[in-house]
Amino acid sequence: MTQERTFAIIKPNAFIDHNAGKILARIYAEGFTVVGIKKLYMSKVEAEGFYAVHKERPFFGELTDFMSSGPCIVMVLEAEGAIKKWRDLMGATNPADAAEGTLRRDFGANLGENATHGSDAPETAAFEIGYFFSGLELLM
Ligand code: FUP
Repeated sequence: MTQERTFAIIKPNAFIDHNAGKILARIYAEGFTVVGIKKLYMSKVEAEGFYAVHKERPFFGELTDFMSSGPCIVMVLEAEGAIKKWRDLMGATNPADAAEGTLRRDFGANLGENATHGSDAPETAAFEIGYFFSGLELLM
């Protein structure tokens, strides 16, 4: 398998609960390279653009309200098979269903406030990385 990049977010609930450091430590412990990282506070419009793929879903309003409710940390993570590797570390979308040892199990509050985000495919990773990072910010 070759090196791959994925896009990750430490969501507002995890940031506000002071869990960003613990999550970052788990990311390094799993062997990811952190290629890009920054804190930002998304506006409602920015959150709507990021989650545009979900705009017809009933939870779109709630999701974008939450994502614009506080600061978060956005990251580009690199590893072999990074997309699946990061989704495995996050665990199931709903923290109540997430396996022991996963980030959503440990730091998620509920289905909406589930602590972390990760791209689900190479195409979405490309869109999401480009949404928040310029090429210059990803020099290693
Ligand atoms: P995931 O890929 O695991 O982040 O999950 P989805 O793409 O299915 O959902 C995107 C986000 O919407 C999730 F992080 C949580 C949120 N969500 C809700 O708030 N309510 C729902 O019913 C489903 C998802």
